[in-house]
Amino acid sequence: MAATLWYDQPATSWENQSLPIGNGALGATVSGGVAGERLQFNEKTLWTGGPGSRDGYSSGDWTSPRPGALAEVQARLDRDGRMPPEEVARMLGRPRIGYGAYQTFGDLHLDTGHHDATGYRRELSLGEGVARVAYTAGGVRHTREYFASHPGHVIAGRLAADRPGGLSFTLRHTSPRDDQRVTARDGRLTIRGALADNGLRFEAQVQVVALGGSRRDEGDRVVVAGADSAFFVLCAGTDYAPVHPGYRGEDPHDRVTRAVDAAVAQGYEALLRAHVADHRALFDRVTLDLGGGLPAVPTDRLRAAYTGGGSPDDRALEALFFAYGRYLLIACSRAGSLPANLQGVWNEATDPPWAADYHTNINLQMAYWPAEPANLAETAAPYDAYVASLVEPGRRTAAGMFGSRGWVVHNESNPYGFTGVHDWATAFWFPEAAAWLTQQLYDHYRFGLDRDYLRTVYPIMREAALFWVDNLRPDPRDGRLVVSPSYSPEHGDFSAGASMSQQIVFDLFTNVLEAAAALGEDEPEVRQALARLDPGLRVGGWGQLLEWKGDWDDPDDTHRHVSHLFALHPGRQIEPGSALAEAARVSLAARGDGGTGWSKAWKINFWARLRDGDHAHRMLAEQLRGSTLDNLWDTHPPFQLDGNLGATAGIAELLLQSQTGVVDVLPALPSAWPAGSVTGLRARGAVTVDVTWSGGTASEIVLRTGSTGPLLVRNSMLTGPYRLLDDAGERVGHTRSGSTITFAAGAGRGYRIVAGA
Ligand code: FUC
Repeated sequence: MAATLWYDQPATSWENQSLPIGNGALGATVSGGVAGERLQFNEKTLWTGGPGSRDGYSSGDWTSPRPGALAEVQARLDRDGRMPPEEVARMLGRPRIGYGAYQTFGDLHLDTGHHDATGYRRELSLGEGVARVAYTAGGVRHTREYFASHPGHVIAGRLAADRPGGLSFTLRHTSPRDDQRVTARDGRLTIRGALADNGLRFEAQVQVVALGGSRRDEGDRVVVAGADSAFFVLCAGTDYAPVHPGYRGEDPHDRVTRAVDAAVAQGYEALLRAHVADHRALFDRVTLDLGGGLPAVPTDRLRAAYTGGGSPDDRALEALFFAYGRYLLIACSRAGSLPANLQGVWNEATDPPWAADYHTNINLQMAYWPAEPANLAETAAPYDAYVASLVEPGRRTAAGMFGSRGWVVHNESNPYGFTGVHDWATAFWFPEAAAWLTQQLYDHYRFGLDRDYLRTVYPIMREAALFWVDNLRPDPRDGRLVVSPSYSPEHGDFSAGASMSQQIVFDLFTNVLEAAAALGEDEPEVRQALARLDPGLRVGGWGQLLEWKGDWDDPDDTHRHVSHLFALHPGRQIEPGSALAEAARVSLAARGDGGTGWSKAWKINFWARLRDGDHAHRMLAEQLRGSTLDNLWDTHPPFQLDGNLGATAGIAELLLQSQTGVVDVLPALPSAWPAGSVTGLRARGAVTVDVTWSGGTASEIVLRTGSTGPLLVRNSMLTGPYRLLDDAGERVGHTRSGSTITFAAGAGRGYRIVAGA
């Protein structure tokens, strides 16, 4: 199935319909207008706020000491059990100042003046990472294509007409901000300025190369007339640097000039070839076939007709949605820039929702859930670098607010090391975020088993743990160590020992101790604290998993956050099939199938971990029906990329899980997917897995193993006749217990399990 999104109309809404391309640092959205193209573009570091912001900036830290403030909240919680968030925010919060917001770089317009187009098509080829527009106007077939090259550091586009001399257009730039100068010289548009708020310098250059016809500069525009075809390359940058405390580096001019010059010298065809090869090296690692070929229906209509009932068209859309999630992660997260923000890299505004920032009470973490299972580990490099960059400012916050060791970050952050707080009562206090962020660093190790990597991230994990060693308090109720104050994200009162807080600290301590063991080290302080830690897992009066340590859960509460199921996913504290898993199921069922985009995506993952593929599939259907736009972007609403990426991870969880150390194949296959195949999924333990199934059971499992040692594989096919063969087709000795087999795998080897004697 060629994974392509396509439409028979230009986009009229940026949010609903534009098609995104990106190379991590740069992003653009294609509208495909006939009278003119609007190519809105972004550079990920173009942010207001931070040092130099006209309002002042203190990373969210308290600007003067508040001796006893934290102790007072803790004493009140010890005494009264709970406190309204507004009161805590008054005591511990501070106004948000100089936080900033992610900025659009503006729009490139390619004005053609065409009208009355026929045979219109706008598409995004996920396999190539190329967007295309084609139509006939005035008897001429016009075609355009666009891509964002990671190796080339540019966005490139080509326009052509099928009649010699048939191409004419004007290139110009517009911006919603008035902080720049646009000049044209020798076919090169230069957009240069500095953000009024913080003085951040920015520059973009666009070089136009015309084949045939003429090209001339006209003020702040480049005009091409009577050409056979033309191409352009665009690069943009800022003088941002991810270095605390100044966050400024080199002026972008030289870097941008070099990238544009090099791309032009390379030529369009070579640039495109190098891009497609680079993109395919990531994208082609995984294929998913659910037995539905994409019908000849535009993607917006395919989505509108989607019912979730398991028809071939529905399955085709589901497979496309999965492929798109992988595409989006590749496009918005490559080494060398900031991680994916709430909108990936795509933002048309100067005041995007939630500043298009890095929310760390679910959203940033969710964006990276698919990186490992969907075989795109490299895309997490910006996440890793970002987390590492929070350690230094986070240490200051830990020392200043808590008087403790370690580092901390709260509910959300920006590119300027915002590790403190603001005062939005229901979403400001979340020092557990640092611990949660490190979970994915350790998981990267569990997937790839790269000890050199573990050595580099271990100090980050360890310092996050030391923060909690210093900050846990004995609970007067039972003497166990608890987080206080503690707040289940965006929900309920403050208390001590809310389940999510405890589960996150449990996860962190467990990971740190495992990592220490893998590196031949020991952390007695962490071990001792873990032994006394309240694990945050209790069953309440109606059989639910408690959200707080007191039994305050309301069975009619359908809040979108289901934070107390962290232990189920992304944690690994709740064993599938256990009594606690059953309690988690009761809680999740009570919360219902509603929620916003990312919330539905999380529920796919939860139900997958509960081994209920059908309920997970129902959540996927809810998401596609109610929280997905025409361009298949997730909508919270508004547009947020987390839902796309969380759902992509969720689909992978349906097909393969490995959090318990067993390679669990098809652990939660929905009955709507009776037959299909997937290749290239990753399991922890450096294993790559291909599966073909029919009738709900695997018929063939192919494993490629990256390390030597015992390998456990589970699938229901293993309870019937099967053969386990090595690369040479020889049978491999193994043991079996129920539906799980164990054998000695070798690094760099391949194994096949086939159904039948
Ligand atoms: C979390 C969510 C909100 C929103 C915001 C960006 O705080 O609870 O719903 O997604 O992130």
